[in-house]
Formats: sequence, C-alpha cells, structure tokens
Amino acid sequence: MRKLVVGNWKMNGVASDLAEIAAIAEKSLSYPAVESALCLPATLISRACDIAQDLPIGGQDCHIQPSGAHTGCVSADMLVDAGASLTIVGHSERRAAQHEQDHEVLAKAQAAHKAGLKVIICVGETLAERDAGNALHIVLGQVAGSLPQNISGDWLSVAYEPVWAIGTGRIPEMADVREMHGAIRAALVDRYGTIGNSVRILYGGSMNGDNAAELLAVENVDGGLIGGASLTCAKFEPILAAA
Ligand code: 3PY
Repeated sequence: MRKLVVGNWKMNGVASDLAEIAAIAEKSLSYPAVESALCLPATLISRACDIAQDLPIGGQDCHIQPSGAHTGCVSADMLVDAGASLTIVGHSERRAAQHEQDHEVLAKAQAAHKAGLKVIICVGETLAERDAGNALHIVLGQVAGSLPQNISGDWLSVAYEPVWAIGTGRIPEMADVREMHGAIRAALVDRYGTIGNSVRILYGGSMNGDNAAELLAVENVDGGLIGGASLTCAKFEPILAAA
C-alpha cells in the first residue's frame, strides 16, 4: 500500500504561513508514490484549500454533532464545508488536555466518516505506562475502544504515537515500533478480518527527515503523522522523500 504522510500543524499557522503551505503542496506533486496531506487549524482550512493543488487538507478534531449549541467547537460537516477531506481524532494532546475518552474518539470518528471525511484515529501510551510494562495493553485497549465496528482502509488510518515521543525528539527503539505496529495489525485482523490488513498504521512522535527512512522501513509502518517537521517545506520534504 502507498505510504501516507500527514502533517499535523497543531495550533500553529496564520495567514502569513499560507506561502509555506503552497510550497508543501507544490513539492508534494514531486512524490506521486506517496499520499500526503496537511491537517491544519480550522481557521486556515478554507484558504489553504484554495492554494493546495492536489494536497488534501484536513482538520485536527471534530465535534460528534453536526451543529448546535457547542460554543467554540467545529463539526465534521463544517470541516467538509471548509474544504477538508480528512481529520485527526483522539490525538493524545486532546485525550490529555480535553480528557477525551475512547468512546468519544469513536463517536468523533463515526461523525467524521458520516460527513465524508477520511479519519486518522490516534493511540499511544505515556512514559509511565511504558515503564510499567503496560504499553501494549494500553494501546490495544485504545484501539479496541476508539475504532468503530464498521471500518474500511479506504477511510480509516490508525496513528500510533507514543506520548513520550511527541515533541521531545525521542523515538522508540525500532524493535518496539515493530512490536507495537505488529500488535495493532494483529488486533485489526482479529477484529475485522482481511479489512484489518487494509488499514494504514502510521507512526507519529518526533518523526523527522533524519529518522523517517528507518521508521518507515519497519514492518506495518504504513506512513507517518508528523508534528514540528511538517511546519516547513524544507523539513517536510525529506520525509516525503524517505517514504
Ligand atoms: C508529533 O509528532 O509531534 C505529533 O504529535 C504528530 O501528531
């Protein structure tokens, strides 16, 4: 399957960054063997779509309702209306700061799919959970609790992002990445049969131009969810090249 490389801009990006988005969109055309996308703050999506050429633009979260009295929230339908074609749900920063639970992440994934978006569901363990030997148990629990009953690899990807690797410059040993991605794959196949083989499992957490080739070569690493290294074309391109 084609590798999927998605930038997560988090709470970064204003109008003056549109030129960088245009540069990334232009550069991504040089890597047709890689599927790429940028998940942006909701405020930038519409303007980014105007200049993104073939580069899909996405959101970073969505509400479970299509509309209503939810001050400050953005629905999946609103993301679609703005031009988005995908969204992230369940990022660890939201699971921690907004106390999002698996069942809410699942509902968001369903709402996003219903609205016509592709969806990336994030899972990952904290350092304390890894140090206690619970990483597999925690992550497989999140996979079981956050994924809807009816899925397909056409619209769903899972991103394994160890929380302690996000924004720290640290990445796991490749053997640990192989073990976790293999365990997620086995869980997907166990629950969904052959469909489980069509779901991409992305690695996220301090992936950059220096470590992307090694990470993307690991079995069952079907792409990356990229934080800081997706903010400029100069840093993002080497990851596209490695994929
Ligand atoms: C990171 O790599 O920092 C991420 O959290 C990507 O989502």
